[in-house]
Amino acid sequence: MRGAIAAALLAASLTFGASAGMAADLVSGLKSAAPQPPSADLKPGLAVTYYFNEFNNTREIPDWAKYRDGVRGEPILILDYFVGDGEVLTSGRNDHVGADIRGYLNFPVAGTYTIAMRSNDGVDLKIGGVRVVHDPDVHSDRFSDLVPVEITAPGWYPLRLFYFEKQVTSTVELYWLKPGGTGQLDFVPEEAFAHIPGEVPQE
Ligand SMILES: [Ca+2]
Repeated sequence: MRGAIAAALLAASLTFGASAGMAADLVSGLKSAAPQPPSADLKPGLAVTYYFNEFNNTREIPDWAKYRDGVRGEPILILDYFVGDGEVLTSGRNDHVGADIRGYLNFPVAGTYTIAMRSNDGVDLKIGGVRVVHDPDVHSDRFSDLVPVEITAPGWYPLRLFYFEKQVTSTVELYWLKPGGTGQLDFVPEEAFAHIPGEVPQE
């Protein structure tokens, strides 16, 4: 349901991005997980810890987490949440949710990927220790720039996403276009996400 709606809107949004010249500078220097996580330890999806508060910027989430315990949620299998005023991710809440999302993202081949997010409200995405998408404030649904990301070695990269929903509608989507790909970006698929239960999260 939510994926179908998002796909229907994606073409128009990406056309807007291209026409507005919103391609970002190349992002490089991402570090793969070292050592690579053992495949036997990996479970589907991204781990998530929720903080229930009225956030106005993603930077407030780690600050808040210094003083309050979060609530571990069910893993997030894919970032395709376009849910109107419904539940925010796997939090069980509709508003006033902050999420600290961690795990691994698998890049199957080396090369230059194009990565983009749509968010409502703020997002701050790091992959391999490098910030890729940063739209940290309260806002209605909007796409990020189309970000070219250089991957020099295939494999698992640590992913860390801070996200919050203040009120009313919420959206968090992650897209990519693989090296040599053409046309529309796709949702980063489920098989590209993993986490190790109970692992101390990496940046
Ligand atoms: Ca909102």
